Amino acid sequence: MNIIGFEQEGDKQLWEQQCLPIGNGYMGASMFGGVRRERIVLNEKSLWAGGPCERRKDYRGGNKRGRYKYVKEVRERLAAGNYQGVTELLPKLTGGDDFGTYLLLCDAVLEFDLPEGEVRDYLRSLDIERSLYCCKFTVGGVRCERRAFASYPDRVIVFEFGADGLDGKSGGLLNFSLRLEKTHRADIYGEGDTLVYSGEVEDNGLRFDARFKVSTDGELVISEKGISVRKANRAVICFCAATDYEMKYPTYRSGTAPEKITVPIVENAAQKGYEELYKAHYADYSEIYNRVSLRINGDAAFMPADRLLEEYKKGNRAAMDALETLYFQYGRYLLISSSRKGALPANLQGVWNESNTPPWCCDYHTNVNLQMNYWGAYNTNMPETALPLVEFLDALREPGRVTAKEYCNIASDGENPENGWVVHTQCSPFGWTAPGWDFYWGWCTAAAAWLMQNIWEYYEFTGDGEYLKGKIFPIMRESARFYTQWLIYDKRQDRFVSSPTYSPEHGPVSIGNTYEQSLIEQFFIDFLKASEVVGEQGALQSKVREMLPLLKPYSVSKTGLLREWFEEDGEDFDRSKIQKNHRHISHLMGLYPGKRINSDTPELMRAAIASMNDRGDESTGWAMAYRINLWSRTGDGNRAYKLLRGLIENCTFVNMWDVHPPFQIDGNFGACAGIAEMLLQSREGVIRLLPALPDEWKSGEFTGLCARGGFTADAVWHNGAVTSLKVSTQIGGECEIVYPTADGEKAVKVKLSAGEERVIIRL
Ligand code: FUC
Repeated sequence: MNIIGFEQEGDKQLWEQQCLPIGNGYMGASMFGGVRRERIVLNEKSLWAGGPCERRKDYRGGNKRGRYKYVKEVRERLAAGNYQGVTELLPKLTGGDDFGTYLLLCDAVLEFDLPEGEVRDYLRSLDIERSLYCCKFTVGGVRCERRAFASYPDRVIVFEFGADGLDGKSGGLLNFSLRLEKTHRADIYGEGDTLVYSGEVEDNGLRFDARFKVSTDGELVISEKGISVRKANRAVICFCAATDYEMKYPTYRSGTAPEKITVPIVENAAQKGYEELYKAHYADYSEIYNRVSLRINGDAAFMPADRLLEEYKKGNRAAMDALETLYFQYGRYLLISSSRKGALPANLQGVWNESNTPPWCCDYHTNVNLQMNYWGAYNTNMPETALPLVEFLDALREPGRVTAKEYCNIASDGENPENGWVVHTQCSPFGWTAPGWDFYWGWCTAAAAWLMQNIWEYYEFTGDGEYLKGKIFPIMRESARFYTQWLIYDKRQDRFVSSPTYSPEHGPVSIGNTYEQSLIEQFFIDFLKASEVVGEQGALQSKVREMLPLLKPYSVSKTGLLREWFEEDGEDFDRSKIQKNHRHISHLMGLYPGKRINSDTPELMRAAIASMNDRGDESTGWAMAYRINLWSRTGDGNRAYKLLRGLIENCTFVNMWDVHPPFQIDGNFGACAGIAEMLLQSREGVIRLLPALPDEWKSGEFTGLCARGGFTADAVWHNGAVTSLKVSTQIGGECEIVYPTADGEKAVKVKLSAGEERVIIRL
C-alpha cells in the first residue's frame, strides 16, 4: 500500500500531526485538505534568519576568539585528574548566541465558494508511489478535485484545482480566493497572472522572491490582496520561491536577485502545463523511488491512515504488514522530497516547517540527527539524495577552520592550507560551526568524524572513485588533519584521546569517551581505506596509522556493560549526571552505524547488548529508530521488530511523521534505514540476507536493496528461508553472500563483471 489517506479534512491547527507534505528539496508544501478553507504551509529551504548581514558585521559563525587557551587549561586539569576543577571553565568552551533559525515562508490560505450541503466521498491522500497529493469530494452537486506535486526537474510546486457539476452539464463552478498569511517584510502584488511575494528576512536582509503563476479558464483577478478565481472549471498555480542565499563562506549571498531564478522558472512551468510538468516530475521521482520495492507477507488493501494506525495498535497483522512497508517507503519518499542536489540537506524537519520559532531552530544537528537523516540513502538505493550533504560539509570547511583555530589552536594559513576543520552539535547554513551556547550539549568535537562516515559510505556503496577523489576525499583529508592534531596522548589512560569530551547529552565531562574515540577510530579506518583508493600515501597517512591502534575506544565495565566513559568504574567518577534510560546511546557507535563491534568481536558484542538492555526499549522517536538499527546489527530480528513496533505505536503521528516530540524527521529516516538493515547487511565483502528477520515477517520480497561494494539484491523469502535471490552490480566485484535456507545457512562466493546480474536461487 502506497497511500497515506484520510476520510476527513485535516485539523489546520495540527500541522505536525495532520498535514500531508510534498517537496522537491528546495521547497516544501504541507496540505490539510480543507473543503471550504484550506491552509497550505509553504517553505523554501534557505530561508533562514541569522548569519552575516549589515547589522551583524562581526558575525563569526558563533566563534569566540582565543578559546583554545581555556581548552588547554581544561585538558591539563582533566589529565591531572581534577575533574571537578574544570566545571568553572566549561562556560568558556561555548559559542556565541547569534545562531539564527529556519523560517516559515508563509501560509497560503484558500477559501472556496461551494454550495451548501453534505460533503461526500471525501478523501485526501498522498500517493508516495506517484509522489502526488490529491483531495477529492463532492458537495451540493459539485465534484471537487485538487492535486499538488513538487517537481525537482522543473523546480516548481504545482497546485491544480478543479470543480465539475455532478449533472455533467453545469460549468464554471470553481470559485476561490488565495491570500498569504504569516508573511515576512515584503511587497505583495499582482503582476499579470502572477501573485508576487517579494521581500527580505527582517533579521538579516536575506532577499526572497515567491511567485504564484495562475492559469485558468475562468475569471482571474490578482492584487495585493491575493488571487481570486471565479467561474472556472480548472485552475493551475505554478509556485516557485528562491532566495539570494548561497552556500559560500563568508557572505553567504549569491548577489543574484532571487526573481532572476523564480521568473524564468514559473514562466517555463506555465508554458509546459500541468500534464507535461507531472510527466517530468513522475519520470524523475519514480526513477529513484522504483529502485526499491518491499512486500511483507500479503498485499494490502487501502485503509485510511488513522484507522491503519489504530488497527496496528490492536495487532491486526494485515494492517501491520501494510503500515510497516508504508513506513519504510515513506522514509524514502521523504528523503527524495527533501534532499536533492542543488539545495541544502534535509534539516530536522526535512524541508517542512510551520513556524518562525521552530524547535531547535530546525537546524542541522550533528550529534546524531543530521547523520541519521542519511542512514537510508545508500542501502535503500538513493545515493544522489546524499549529495546535498556532501556539498554542505564541503562548504562547512572554511568556517570550520575558524572554529578549529579559535577553540583548538589548529590554524590554516598559507603554509598549512586546509589544515583542519570542525563542527559541533548545532550547525546552520551560515557556517555556524562553533560549540553550542552551553557546553552540556553544545560540545561535540567528533561530529565531523561521524559525518565523514556518511560521505565515505557514498563510495562504499557506489564505488564512484572519481567522486571520492575529487570531492569526498579532500573533506576527509582535512578532517584527518584536524583529528591528528587534536588528539593528545594521555599518560594515565595510555592512549591518544579527544579531550574534553561529553557523551551526548548526559553524564560528566570526561577524557576520551567511547562516543568520540569510536567515531574517530572508524573515521581513521575509513580514511586509510579512502587513501588507498585514491592512491595517496604520505605523512598524514603514517600519522593516522600510528595513532589508530592507540585510540582504544572500547572497554567493558565491571558490570559487563560497554563503557560509555573510560573512567566510569573509577571511585571518583561522578555518576550523578548519568541518566539511566537516556535516549542517546552514544557508546554504541561502533555497532551501528560503525562496524567495529560485530560477530568477530563477541566480547564487545555481549557488552553492547548488555548496554542496550540496560538502557531499555522505551525512548523518543529518533532514539527508537537508532535502536532498531542497533538490534539489527546484533542479529536479533525480534528485538529490532519490538523497537520498530514501539516506534510506530508510540512515536508516530497519523500522517506517519515521527514524533520526538515534536515532529522530527530523523526518526522516519532512521527507521527506514533500520528496516532495510533487518533485511540486508553488508560488511567486509560479505552480504547477509535477512540478518535480522522477525518471526512476524514470515514471507515477503524486496528488490533493489544495496550492499557495500556496489551490489544490489532482489530476494523472496518464505518461513525465514530465502527462496529466490538475484544480485547485480554496475561496477563489478566479488563478494560472499550468506542467506538463510530451510535447514540452516548457506554462503556462496560470486564474482561479477560490471553491469552483470546473477540469479543465485531461481524461484
Ligand atoms: C539532539 C537530541 C534532542 C533533539 C535534538 C534536535 O540533541 O538529544 O533530543 O533530538 O538533537
